Amino acid sequence: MTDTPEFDEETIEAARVLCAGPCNFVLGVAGLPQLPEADRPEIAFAGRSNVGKSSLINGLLNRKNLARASQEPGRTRELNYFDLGEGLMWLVDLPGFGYAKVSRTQAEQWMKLTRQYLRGRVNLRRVFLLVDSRRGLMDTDRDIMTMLDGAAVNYQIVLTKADKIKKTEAEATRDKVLAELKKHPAAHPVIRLTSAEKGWGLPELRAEILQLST
Ligand SMILES: Nc1nc2c(ncn2[C@@H]2O[C@H](COP(=O)(O)OP(=O)(O)O)[C@@H](O)[C@H]2O)c(=O)[nH]1
Ligand SMILES: [Mg+2]
Repeated sequence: MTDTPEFDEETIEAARVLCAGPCNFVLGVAGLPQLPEADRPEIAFAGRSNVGKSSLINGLLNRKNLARASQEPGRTRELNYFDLGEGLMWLVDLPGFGYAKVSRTQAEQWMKLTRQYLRGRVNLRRVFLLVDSRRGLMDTDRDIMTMLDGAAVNYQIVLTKADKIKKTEAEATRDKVLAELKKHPAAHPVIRLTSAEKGWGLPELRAEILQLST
């Protein structure tokens, strides 16, 4: 098992300040022509519906309701763009995938838009792929990972809701996923274990985001 690299206090503090500052919703993108200019670094958050994506984004940015913690998972079909640090970087909330109630046509449409976006977005520095720490990787996650490998887009697994299970169980999930990452060339080799509820792992994730902004 790899130990998670630590960040120095200055980086953690600078990242805290960045994420406590302005982060405004700019637009929802339903088709590629609407994408904003690729004039700054960009990071995106992806994950199955209900994985805790809205909660994590809100937690990272100390907001209550930036990314609506939707009562209807899978409803948002757009790429939601936020301006972090007033022009510093784009933060993108991708539509949740793998939602059972979504029709096949809708799911295919999501995959098409996402694939086109992921393949073509030159300023995209990293995709944070959120995975429930109780479940580990599911086949829909593996599909996205394979797509990201194919597009050579750097991605990092973030395990969510770690407070819902024992620490040893969460660590076991992390190690299992870590082993599987060896087959995925574009995967960042560090996995972050987080809880939006408890704030666990958020300072480090903010530090990763800060480092991706330069
Ligand atoms: N215990 C716990 N529950 C969480 C955490 N993150 C999200 N949840 C819950 O999981 C459900 C789905 O969260 P949400 O953020 O809306 O997921 P999304 O569909 O991926 O945006 C909600 O009931 C949240 O309250 C967490 O870190 N710990
Ligand atoms: Mg959501």
